Amino acid sequence: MGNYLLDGTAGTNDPYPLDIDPPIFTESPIDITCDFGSTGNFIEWIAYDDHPQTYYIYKDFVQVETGNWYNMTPISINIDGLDIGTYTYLLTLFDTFGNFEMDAVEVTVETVGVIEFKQITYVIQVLIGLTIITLFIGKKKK
Ligand SMILES: [Ca+2]
Repeated sequence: MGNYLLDGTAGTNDPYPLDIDPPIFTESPIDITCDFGSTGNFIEWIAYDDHPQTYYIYKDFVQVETGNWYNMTPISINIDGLDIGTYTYLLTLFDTFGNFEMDAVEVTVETVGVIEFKQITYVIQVLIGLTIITLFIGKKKK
């Protein structure tokens, strides 16, 4: 999709493009799962280009960070403090000639507390059920 944009800005307007190669990811993370409320979670990318320039990070298609990037220097974003759910982080890297590359990472935030809560709810339901049955049997015997 973006290639059409580049044809207009970098390809056709510049008769002698010096750099037509998009940035290359040397390290891109796999999808991440972290516990709700935990800290020290981040996504980190490392990339290379002959002419690195700007990066943009999007969280669910909303831009959350931008800046300059440099060869073999980690580009990272902290993902602490997210609510329980699934998020898509997208990094887009541009070189000075408008070539770009992107990488998406899915972040899932979950909590073990959900399972504990469900179990407690189940136990309470069973106890209520047993109480009702006991009362019912007790009434019938009278
Ligand atoms: Ca390049």
